[in-house]
Parts: sequence; structure tokens; C-alpha cells
Amino acid sequence: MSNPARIALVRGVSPAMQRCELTHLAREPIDVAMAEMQHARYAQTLVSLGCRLLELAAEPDLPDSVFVEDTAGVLDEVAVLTRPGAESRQPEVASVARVLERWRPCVRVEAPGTLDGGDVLRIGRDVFVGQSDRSNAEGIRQLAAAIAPFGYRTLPVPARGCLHLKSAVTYVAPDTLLINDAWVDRSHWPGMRFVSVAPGEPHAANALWLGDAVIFPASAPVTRARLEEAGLRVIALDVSEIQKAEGGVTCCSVVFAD
Ligand code: CIR
Repeated sequence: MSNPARIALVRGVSPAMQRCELTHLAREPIDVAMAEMQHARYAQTLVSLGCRLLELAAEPDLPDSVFVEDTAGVLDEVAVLTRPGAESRQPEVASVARVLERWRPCVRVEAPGTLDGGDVLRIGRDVFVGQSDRSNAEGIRQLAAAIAPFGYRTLPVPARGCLHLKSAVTYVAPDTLLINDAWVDRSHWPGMRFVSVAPGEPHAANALWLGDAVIFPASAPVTRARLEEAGLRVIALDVSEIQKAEGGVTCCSVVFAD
């Protein structure tokens, strides 16, 4: 049986990326040309895993706009356009909305709610949402109200010491979570199988599961070996410049059914 058709929304790296928001990382010089190459490789990988790309133009004045994940969550029934918790990122949503409105009915998170897509981890009809500096109680409440009519249950989860819930935990295979236990409590997912990040690789919990593979940062080889021992096919990508902007592999796309 062939895989269901999938679309991956992506946006090119902003030339202003050096001015990105940083919360837990110290600022380091970002090689924007290299970031563009890494991003292009990432986009090609999405295509190799069966996605059709929907590419937004790079935004010269929105440093973090490559991280489209934070601007929207797309379910089969509805798209939720977020209101990112960092004010500098709120203008990113308009162009994403214009595109997504062609695919789904759209609901918006309104002030004073804030929500970043990086805090939203969906497992079937359960939608776990990080209670982070970026996603507040009102944003989570609005998300829950928007998706409850379609049978989704919203479960808030505290995340500590990291930017987003999906910095701490991602869903990488059936019933399998990749987790950094220092940042989130695994008791929120009873019955799941866990792969823990390796000591010394705290940022390795962010992986993107697509089809029969997971896209994963090349900078975390010990955790990669753990994933492979658990039977997963791992595609490791060099995303060094994206990581300097406190991003990971889930952040650079919004994947949804065509
Ligand atoms: C920010 O702080 O908003 C960006 N520099 C990084 C966002 C990464 N997004 C994500 O993990 N979903």
C-alpha cells in the first residue's frame, strides 16, 4: 500500500537569522549560507520521505521565520494558527495563514493567548501541550476548545529548562517516545516505550518521524545509536546552524495530509 500523500510546509532561512530569539543558548555566529544549505538538504529529505513541498518565500525581516512549526498546527479537520509567545515572531503567522487557508478551515489563537507549535505533541487523538514560557494557559485553552469538537483531547504538560515541549520529547515510532528526562516527566505517557537521550546530548530529543524513518541531528551520535538499537531507521542531518538559533528538526516544517 502506498503512503498517504503528505504536504510539508517550509520556509527558507531568513538573511536576518543572526538576530533570532535565544532563551537557553548563548549567541554564536550563524553562517547563513550554510544554514541555507542545511535547510535545502532538510527539505530534500522531506521529499525523499514522500512529502510534497509547499515553500514560502524567505522573510528578510523575520529572523526566526524558518521555524514554521511554531506558527500552526494542522490536523485533518482543522488548522490552528498560533500566536507565538515571542512578540518578534507574531508577524510570521500572516503568510502561513494565507497558505493554510487553502487546505483547511483555520482557527486562530487570539490575545492574550500565546501558543508555539513547538509545544504541541500529537499522538493520535491526544494532543500534549507544553506549559512553557511560550505557551500560556489561555493559548492552551483556546487550542483545546478549537480541536475538542473533532474528538481531540488536550493534555497540558509542564516542560522545564528547555524552550518547548518538543525540545524535551518527540514521538518517533509507534508507541515510542524519545525523551530528555531532565526536562519533562515521562509519567505523562504511561504504557509508552522510551528511548532516553544520551548523557552529553541534551538537545537530542527533537526528532521528526516521517514514514519509515526519523530525521535526526547528526550532532547526537550516541542517541542516534540508541534509536537504531531500538529498531528505527535514522536519517542524520547536519543542522548545526539551525541549532545555534535554538531550533531543531521538527521546527522547520509543518507536515500534514494532502
Ligand atoms: C525561537 O526562540 O523562537 C527560535 N529561535 C527557535 C524556535 C525553535 N522552534 C521550535 O523548536 N519549534
